[in-house]
Amino acid sequence: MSGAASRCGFVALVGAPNAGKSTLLNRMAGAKLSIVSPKAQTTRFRVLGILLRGPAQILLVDTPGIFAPRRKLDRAMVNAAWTGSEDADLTLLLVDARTGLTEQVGVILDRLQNSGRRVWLALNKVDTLAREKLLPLTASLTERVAFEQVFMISAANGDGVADLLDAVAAALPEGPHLYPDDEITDLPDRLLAAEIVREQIFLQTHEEVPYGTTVETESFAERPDGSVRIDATIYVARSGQKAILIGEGGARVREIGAKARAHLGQPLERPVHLFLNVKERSGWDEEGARLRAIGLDDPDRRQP
Ligand SMILES: Nc1nc2c(ncn2[C@@H]2O[C@H](COP(=O)(O)OP(=O)(O)OP(=O)(O)O)[C@@H](O)[C@H]2O)c(=O)[nH]1
Ligand SMILES: [Mg+2]
Repeated sequence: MSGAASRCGFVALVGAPNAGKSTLLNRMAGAKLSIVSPKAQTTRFRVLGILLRGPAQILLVDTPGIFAPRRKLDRAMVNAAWTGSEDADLTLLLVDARTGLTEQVGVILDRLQNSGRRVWLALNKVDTLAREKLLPLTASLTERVAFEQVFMISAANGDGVADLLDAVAAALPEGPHLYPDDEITDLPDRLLAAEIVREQIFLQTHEEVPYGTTVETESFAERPDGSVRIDATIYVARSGQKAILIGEGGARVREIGAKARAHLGQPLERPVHLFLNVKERSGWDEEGARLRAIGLDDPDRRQP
């Protein structure tokens, strides 16, 4: 590494819900750190991915999608996204090329335009449409915000991602690495376990059920045989949602548990025993304690 200066910095991935931010984080990190689903508003808090590119340590921050929030949970999610951008050295705006410049994207552009921050644009999902459609879309976006750089990528198949990583690595400020080079995230295992369960809920249930649900790890116990026992509670906002989550004879929650357990073995690097308990707790999405349990700040309490 002679000659090349050490670099390090935070890069926030921001965008409307479903733009592909978490897919891109996982692709860039080469590991599944953040959950992904076809539904909007999957990510609820910031997830850090730590990666090395030559002499640069890139600290990638996946954020919740930015939308017009109503519930306290939603407001906390959107705050977390903007804070991620404000704290970053570089903001990478992801726009879904298929849906283009929607009203939601317009609101984000307005705020970025006045932010005075370094902003790059990545048009994502370019695998889904013809190249000639990308030019007018790019023009309509770049006329709203003075992006430093523009990329066309597919987070799903990796097209353009290596070039983007090289450009990011070269653009970060010079300085020492802030995290050990062998770490890939700061996500605690308990939170990872809850997220993998929530991912299955987003994949296996529909309409308001995934949005009415939160998951908390109650205990995470190493066993003498090298396995781990995880007990998690699924909170639902209404009794109807509880019935759907449990399913006939417990079939749905069993399937959620089975799939989540299968996905946890690899990241936790040991056999997992997973026990799920479904509880009704109306108003959990307005409760500061439930938000803090997943690492969100209460938007109604001023931060010191
Ligand atoms: N075809 C295609 N699909 C993609 C691409 N990137 C992401 N997706 C899909 O888009 C959907 C949303 O992806 P996510 O990564 O969860 O999107 P997100 O921006 O993190 O969404 P929120 O967390 O809800 O804000 C998933 O079904 C992904 O598989 C891409 O490059 N091409
Ligand atoms: Mg996401």
